[in-house]
Amino acid sequence: MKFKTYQESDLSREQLAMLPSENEIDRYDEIGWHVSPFILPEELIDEAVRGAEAFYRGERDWTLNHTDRISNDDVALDKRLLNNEMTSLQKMEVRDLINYPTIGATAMKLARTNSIRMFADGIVHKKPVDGTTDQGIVGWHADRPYWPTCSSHNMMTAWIPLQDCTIDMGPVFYISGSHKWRDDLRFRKLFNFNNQNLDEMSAFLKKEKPDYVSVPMTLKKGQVSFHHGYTIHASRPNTSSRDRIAIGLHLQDGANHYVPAFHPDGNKVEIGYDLVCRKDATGQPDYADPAVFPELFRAQ
Ligand SMILES: O=C(O)CCC(=O)C(=O)O
Repeated sequence: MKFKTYQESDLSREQLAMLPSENEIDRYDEIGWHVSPFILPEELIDEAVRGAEAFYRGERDWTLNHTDRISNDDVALDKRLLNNEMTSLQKMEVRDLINYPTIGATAMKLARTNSIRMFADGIVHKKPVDGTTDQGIVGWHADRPYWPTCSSHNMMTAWIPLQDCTIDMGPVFYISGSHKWRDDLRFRKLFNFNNQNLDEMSAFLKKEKPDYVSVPMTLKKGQVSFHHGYTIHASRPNTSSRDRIAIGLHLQDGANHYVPAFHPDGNKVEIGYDLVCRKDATGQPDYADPAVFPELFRAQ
């Protein structure tokens, strides 16, 4: 499977005009998230939906050499929330969407770096629920705490809805400025995808940060939101009548590399991606392995 590394010379004038301005980058630094204009073509998104559907049917264009610790929910179990990771390394149509140059270009500008590599992706598929169940909640969490083996504190995620995402579809919502709380131990419990008691967490936040603001990403198809690796976010169930599919594309800045990390019991942390990628000369996971962590965009 081949990804292409793009540069600014590959973008049209219209695409260049859609990249974040200096003011918008400053704002991203301040609030920890950014919403793009319409940077993705509709047909490419529709193809990715077809690719996701084929993936759920079990079709693969390529297979992973390891699947341990890579989330791969089974559609047959009729869960209301599916999370399937590293799909762009397995399905061509998902790869094509993720590899679209305006995504990498926007991320590179926001991170103020000269190279953006993929780190991982996950398709989060929320089936409709009737509103009386908690099924379909993505609990409060930040992404970067899941990757203690990364050296960078400048990673980010592009959240790419594959249809318009109205408020009743359970869009992701961000707590503005929460990426600056990473050293504050009070907020450590907000770093958990499976922490589904959103109301309890909202009450906790109201007490600790009475002025906190959470903003839903009610995006139109073709828009993408970008959030900092420490921005706390969550999403509610999809109570509409349509499926809600979104791809979370995790991105690493050029400087990121593997660092050993340890569990409290002294055992080494090994995240799923460590098993999929090649090892470097010292035997450590290589976070620049082009087959697993392709460079999506680089400065001229
Ligand atoms: O799609 C969602 O609701 C959650 C996505 C998410 O947690 C992420 O992209 O980091």
